[in-house]
Amino acid sequence: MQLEQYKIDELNHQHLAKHKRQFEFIAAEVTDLDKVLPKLAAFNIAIPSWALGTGGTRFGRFSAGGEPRSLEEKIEDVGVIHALNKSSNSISLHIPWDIPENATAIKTLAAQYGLHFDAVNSNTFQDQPDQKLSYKYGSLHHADQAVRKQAIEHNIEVIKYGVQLNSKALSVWLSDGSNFPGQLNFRKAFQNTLESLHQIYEALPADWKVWIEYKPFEPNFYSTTIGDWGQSYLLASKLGNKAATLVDLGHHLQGTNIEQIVSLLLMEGKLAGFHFNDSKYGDDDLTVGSINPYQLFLIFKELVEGMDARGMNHATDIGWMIDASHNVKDPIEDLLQSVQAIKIAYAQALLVDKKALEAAQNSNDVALAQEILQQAYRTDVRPLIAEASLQSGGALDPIGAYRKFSIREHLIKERGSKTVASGL
Ligand code: PSV
Ligand code: MN
Repeated sequence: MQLEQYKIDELNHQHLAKHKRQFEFIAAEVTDLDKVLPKLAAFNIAIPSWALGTGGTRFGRFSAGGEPRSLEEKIEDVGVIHALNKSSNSISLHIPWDIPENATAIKTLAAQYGLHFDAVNSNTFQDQPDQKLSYKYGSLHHADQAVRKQAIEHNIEVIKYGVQLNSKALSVWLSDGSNFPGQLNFRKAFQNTLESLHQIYEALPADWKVWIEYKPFEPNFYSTTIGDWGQSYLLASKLGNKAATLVDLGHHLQGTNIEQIVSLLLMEGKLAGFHFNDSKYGDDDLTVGSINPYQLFLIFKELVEGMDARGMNHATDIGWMIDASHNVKDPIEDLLQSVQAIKIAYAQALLVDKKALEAAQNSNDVALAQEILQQAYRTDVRPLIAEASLQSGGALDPIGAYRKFSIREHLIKERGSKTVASGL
C-alpha cells in the first residue's frame, strides 16, 4: 500500500499548534539549532528484510497478521515506515531468505517508495533444502575444506545479488563455534576463518566493504569463533581496509561497556556499522531503547564525538541498521519505535556541550562531567525530531499516524491473518 502524502499532512495539521508550542520551548535552549535539525533530517536507519514479520522463539511464533508474503510486500512495508518517519530509506536483504529474482523490478519498486538497498547479508548458519554439505559444525571455520568452499561461494553469490541492487557492503555473521571444550582447535578455526574471509574479500568490488559481526554465544554455547570485537577486529585488520567490525548491541555479555568498544573501533577507522536492538539478558532482540536508553545515548555520544574527530558524515559514513525481533508486537510499530529511540539518542548526543565536557575531563571534575552528559540526556528532544520529520514530509507522530490510518487492519484484509514472513 502507498500512503498518500496529503493524509499525513492533514493529520499533522490537526496537531500543529501543540507541536509548535513544544518545539519553540526546546528550540530556545538549543544553541546550534540550524545545524541540529538538518542532521536529524538526514539521519536514516536501514530496516532488515527479516524484521517485518513477527519473530519468535524455539517455543513458538505468533503472527501479527498481514505479514508480508514476498520481498515485494516487505518493500511495501518499509515504504510505509519511511513515509511515516522519513528516516528509514533503505532495506537490507538476507540471502537466501529474500532473493531478488528480478533485481531491476525490485529496484524500481523500492525507488517508488524512495528506498535503496543497504548491506546484503549472507547466511551460513542454516542448512538450505538444496544444499550439498551441512553447516552443523560451522561454515567458514570448518575443518573440511569442501564445506568452507561451499560457504565462500555462497558469500560470493550474495555479493553478486548485492551488486545488482547497488548495495555497497556484505555483512557476515557466522554462527561458527563449538559446544564443548575439546571440540575445536581455536587457532585452526581462526586461521580457516581468516583464509575463507580472505577469498571473499578478494571478490569484493572496488567500492565495497565487508562488515564482520561478532557474537559471544548462541547457537554455540562454549565458544564462538568470532565471539567478540577483538576477534572481529583482528580479522578485519588482517584482511585490509575494506573490512571492518559490525557492532550488534545484543551481542555482548551483561555489563560490557559497549560505548568504549565503539569509541576505540571508531578511532581506528574499523567501525563498520550497527545492528540496533536492546536487551536485558542476552541477544534478546528487544525494541531499541526499551530497556537501557541511557546506554544508547552514551553510545551515540561516543559516535558523534568520534565521527566529528575523523570528519565523518554522521548520516552516511557508518552503516545504521535495526536487527530486532518482535515476538508480541506489531513489527511495523516496533520498527517505528526503534527508529524514534535511535533518533532521540542521536539528538541528545548532538546536544552535549563538548567544550564544557572537555574542560571538566581535563580538570578531573567528575561530578560536572556527569552533569553535562545528563543535562543532554534529560532533555526532551522529541519536538526536535518531530520538527525534522515534519520538514521532511513525515508524520509528527509516526506510530499515532500508523494507528490512525489503521494500516495493520488494511494489511490483514489484503494479505490475510495467518501469513508468515520469511526470516528466522
Ligand atoms: C545473529 O544473532 C544476528 O544478529 C545476525 O545479524 C544475523 O544476520 C541476524 O541476527 C539474523 O536474525
Ligand atoms: Mn545482528
